[in-house]
Amino acid sequence: MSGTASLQKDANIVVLGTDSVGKSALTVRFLTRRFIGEYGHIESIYSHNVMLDGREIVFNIWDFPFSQELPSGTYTKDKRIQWADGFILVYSICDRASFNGIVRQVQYIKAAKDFIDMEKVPIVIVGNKRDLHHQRAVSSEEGQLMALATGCQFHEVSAAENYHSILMVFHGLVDRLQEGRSVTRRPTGIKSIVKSMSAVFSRRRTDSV
Ligand SMILES: Nc1nc2c(ncn2[C@@H]2O[C@H](COP(=O)(O)OP(=O)(O)O)[C@@H](O)[C@H]2O)c(=O)[nH]1
Ligand SMILES: [Mg+2]
Repeated sequence: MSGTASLQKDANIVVLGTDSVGKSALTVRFLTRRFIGEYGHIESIYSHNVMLDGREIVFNIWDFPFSQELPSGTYTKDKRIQWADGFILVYSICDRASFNGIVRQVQYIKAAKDFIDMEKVPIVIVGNKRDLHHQRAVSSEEGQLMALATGCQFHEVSAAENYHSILMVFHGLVDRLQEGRSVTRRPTGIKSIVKSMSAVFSRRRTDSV
């Protein structure tokens, strides 16, 4: 309504991508500025407050294992897609198959969210593991072209080596959300379902293979 509450914005962000591309590494780097190496396969929603241009943004970030991703044909009921304001689609520059999966994920999100006519969709495509250049299987140009063709933002990053590039991914997404005015203020938080960071560090693993 009015007052200080209007300065606080929630941005619900879902991180998608195939297995082992660095979704958790990227998320944890943003939250803690650290790279811890192994992350297990834990589905978590993290909440993280950031001051951006004098305004507080509450990032709610949903990181989940690939095994639970993209059930075919049910996207309108996919609660993660409906929950999200913005999307980070991660592939590894060393893994061609992970890159090939990105287009399908963009189409899936666009269809589920009615983003079809939007010029600038709130989706960031991220090529991770830039530090492993000797194993590169996808060129920067290919990533850039795909982002251009789909109306998404594009970044190449290394969650292992660099915090700043990861920060730019999240800031870039917030800019997009504000352009599209899709960042909405939510009266009730999601604190009840936010799991603590300790889940990551305790390396509790589920029974995924
Ligand atoms: N060299 C390198 N390894 C990375 C990078 N990001 C993640 N990894 C490693 O890749 C593996 C998978 O990362 P993880 O975040 O668990 O992937 P997820 O399955 O997509 O969540 C782990 O061994 C990470 O240490 C990166 O930028 N560079
Ligand atoms: Mg993970």
